Amino acid sequence: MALAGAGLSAESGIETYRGGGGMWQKYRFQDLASPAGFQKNPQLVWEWYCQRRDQAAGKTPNPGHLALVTLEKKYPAFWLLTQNVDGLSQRAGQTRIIEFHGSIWRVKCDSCGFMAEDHTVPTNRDNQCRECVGGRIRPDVVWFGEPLDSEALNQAGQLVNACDLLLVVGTSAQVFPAANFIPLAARAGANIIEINPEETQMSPLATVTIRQAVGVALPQIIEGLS
Ligand code: BV8
Repeated sequence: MALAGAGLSAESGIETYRGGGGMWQKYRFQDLASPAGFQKNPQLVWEWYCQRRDQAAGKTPNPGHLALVTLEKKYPAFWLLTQNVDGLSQRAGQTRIIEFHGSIWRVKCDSCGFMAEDHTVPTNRDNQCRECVGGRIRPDVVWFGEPLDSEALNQAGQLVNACDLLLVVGTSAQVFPAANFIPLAARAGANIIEINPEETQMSPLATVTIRQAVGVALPQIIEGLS
């Protein structure tokens, strides 16, 4: 299995959240990626998500994404758990994938459950829901303070409990409950390989740490496989 974070998409040119000039350095995530932030200023939140769609739209999967797809094709038991909301793993061809935090390419109504794919980048979005009265259209992502999808969590828990190797690629492992799957895998007896140029709070749980970009390291590992 693999657990991926924003670092997997960094080599595609998509900003990470915490590293360098990452998104959270410029904005307080409480203001943008939270229900309170959307309640307070839906226009600002939509401007931010449209900026991210704009940034992500022209980007393509990198060798790190493609290497994870190769693993899925090579190993029938392989699954990818991703925290990413950019859709690049799916565009690379990943099918056995659990999206913990949703997708910036989907919208949903905050009242009636209406959901749709949406790749538009409107400047002044009218976020009134057309399917109900009073509902507002928001990005279909999991904001801070919102629960992750329980089925996704249960499925990920069953997979991790049975896995023998967890690749932890491109995540600062600071967001929960996603990061909890690393100690869970360790407790289940899995070997853990962390591929990240930087150390993280979960590095001590890794059997092997590879301080390299995942788009460089993972293709080399796969080349070496029989
Ligand atoms: C919830 C969607 C409860 C929005 C995001 C313990 C248990 C449960 C919850 C908590 C807990 N402790 C705290 C919490 C609350 C909170 C939380 O985790 N806070 C953190 C800040 C401490 N969690 C929540 O609120 C979650 N909800 O628990 O609800 C509940 C239950 C019932 C009822 C009601 C409520 C929801 C969390 C989801 C938040 N949404 N995204 C959006 O993106 O617009 S999180 C956001 O951070 C992204 O999804 C992102 O993926 C995620 C994690 O960041 P990373 O992916 O790791 O990215 P980062 O930039 O941090 O790191 C990049 C890494 O890559 C770096 O290490 C870098 O070195 C490395 N790198 C860079 N380049 C490369 C590379 N690696 C390899 N190769 C490279 N080339």
